[in-house]
Amino acid sequence: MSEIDKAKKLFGKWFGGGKAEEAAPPPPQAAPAEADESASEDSGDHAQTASALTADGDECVTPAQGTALQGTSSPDPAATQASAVEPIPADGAAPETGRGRGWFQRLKQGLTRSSNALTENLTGLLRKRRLDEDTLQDLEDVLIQADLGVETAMRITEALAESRYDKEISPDEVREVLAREVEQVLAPVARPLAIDGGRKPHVILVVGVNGSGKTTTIGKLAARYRDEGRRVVLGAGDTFRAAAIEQLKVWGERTGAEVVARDQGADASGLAYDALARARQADADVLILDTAGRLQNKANLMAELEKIVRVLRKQDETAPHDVLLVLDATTGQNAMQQVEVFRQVCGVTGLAMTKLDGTARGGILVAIAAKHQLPVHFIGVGEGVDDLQPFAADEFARAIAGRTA
Ligand SMILES: Nc1nc2c(ncn2[C@@H]2O[C@H](COP(=O)(O)OP(=O)(O)OP(=O)(O)O)[C@@H](O)[C@H]2O)c(=O)[nH]1
Ligand SMILES: [Mg+2]
Repeated sequence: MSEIDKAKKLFGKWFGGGKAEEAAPPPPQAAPAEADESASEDSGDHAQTASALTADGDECVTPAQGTALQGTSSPDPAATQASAVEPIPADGAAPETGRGRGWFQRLKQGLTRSSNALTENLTGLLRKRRLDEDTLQDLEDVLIQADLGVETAMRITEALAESRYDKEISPDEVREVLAREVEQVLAPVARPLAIDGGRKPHVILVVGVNGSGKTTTIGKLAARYRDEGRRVVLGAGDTFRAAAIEQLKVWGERTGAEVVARDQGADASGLAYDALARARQADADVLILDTAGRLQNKANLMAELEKIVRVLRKQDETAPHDVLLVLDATTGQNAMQQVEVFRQVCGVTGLAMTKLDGTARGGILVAIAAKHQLPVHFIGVGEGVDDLQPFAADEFARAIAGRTA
């Protein structure tokens, strides 16, 4: 059974909506001269960088990204594609993992490792101890180790010192204060990604390092917007790998979204231009543009993002309306640097954090929120289509603090 047939079988409810079966008209060919001129030059850059990434990208490469990078340089497109479409569960389990079991339970389960690490350390630390200076200092260290950031760690210990100084304190009481303070840090950034219905289309450019979960997030978003009754077009702007284009097409099939693609090696900004032209022509509500993963320390690839933005503005000077940076929670501290650089280069307007399941490093989102105050729109706690949800400060804070309610 082909991957697309498998997807059809498993995601039947998304098929038959009409749009998937409509023959997608070919995208307009008239890309701007600037975009076309650089096609060969740009694909050369990518090819060069792909080998450079494995050679010298170590400082930024997490285990998860490492897998993606291997895929990137794989000489066997079939093998790469197989891994790219792996998220389609063989046993059909994933669609039940989201709302079915209760989102909070899912989130809490996802963040168990973060909260367990904290709880164990807190329990060890607070056994029969009064809350004196030394204990507060140790507590602060535990919170910093949990990636919450110095600022938030201090905020929590100060709140504890105010109410409980020189008294015995239990891990439960610490967790309560932790949840409350973390919620206060996160509440201002928990903002939905609001689609402006007046724009036809509302353009979302999706960026991030290799393997952070961009394409999967795009697929999940397409399903979400489709369920809201919006017409969605996807742009396969990761023109570097054939498997990346195929991966987006599979999501297009699953969600009924039209996918605008060019051949592998084509200029990414030219593709972005085509996709916007097609989305306008189709009167689409939302255009979501995929991009190739790029490490934030590779200047030439970062410049390509600037160019995509420039080219989009030739048709709509207000585009892109959102630049969504997808962060992989397992990256830990490096995610902070990614926010800084992507923000400078392409004006990131909001964040999605994926892979909060099974990482002990979910605390980094709190540190990023405290430092950058960028909206956090979505979090992902699994590969299933329902595992991407709008970010809610109270739920996240309770989950990370290991609170049950
Ligand atoms: N566990 C888990 N896996 C995820 C999540 N989001 C994405 N993934 C997986 O992470 C892997 C990489 O996801 P992609 O969407 O291909 O990442 P990408 O950023 O598009 O990768 P490149 O295009 O190579 O840069 C895939 O196996 C996804 O299924 C998540 O929230 N949780
Ligand atoms: Mg991708």
